[in-house]
Amino acid sequence: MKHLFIASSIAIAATAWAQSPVPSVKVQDAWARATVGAQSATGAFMKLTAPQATRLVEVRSPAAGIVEVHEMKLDGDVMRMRAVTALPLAAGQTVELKPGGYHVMLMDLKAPVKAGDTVPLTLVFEGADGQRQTQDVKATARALGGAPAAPAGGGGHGGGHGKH
Ligand SMILES: [Cu+2]
Repeated sequence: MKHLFIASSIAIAATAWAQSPVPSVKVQDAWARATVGAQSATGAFMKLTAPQATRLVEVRSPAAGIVEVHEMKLDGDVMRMRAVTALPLAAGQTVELKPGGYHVMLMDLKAPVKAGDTVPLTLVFEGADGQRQTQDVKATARALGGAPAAPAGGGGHGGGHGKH
């Protein structure tokens, strides 16, 4: 038992040491949608380009009680969104999180998000080797002047949890 414990300590130390040279994911145009009225949820969007294959496995934010990565998918003729456990990023390919597609869902917001506000996000990536890397991003809130919160066709973005 004793030597097992020692072996695992060494493995942890080696993992921490190997983490530093991993190049970080490029994050561009990070923004969040300003909330309207009593909305307690909103979306954050950005472009991600990974130098080597990785996966976005978690997003954290002090601005929201619950943060999930969502995807929008056509289910019959209704757009629905659902949480994904991981968003794969292929090496060198830019993946755009945007309204109507993948997005970071911020729920249970601590305060309304006003245009111009900065929403801090921490992105957690997991490489093919299982190593995790975090990256801090500041999303700037933008008002989408009068644009409907849900896409045409009903159900939509609000359908998932009804407070979008
Ligand atoms: Cu969503």
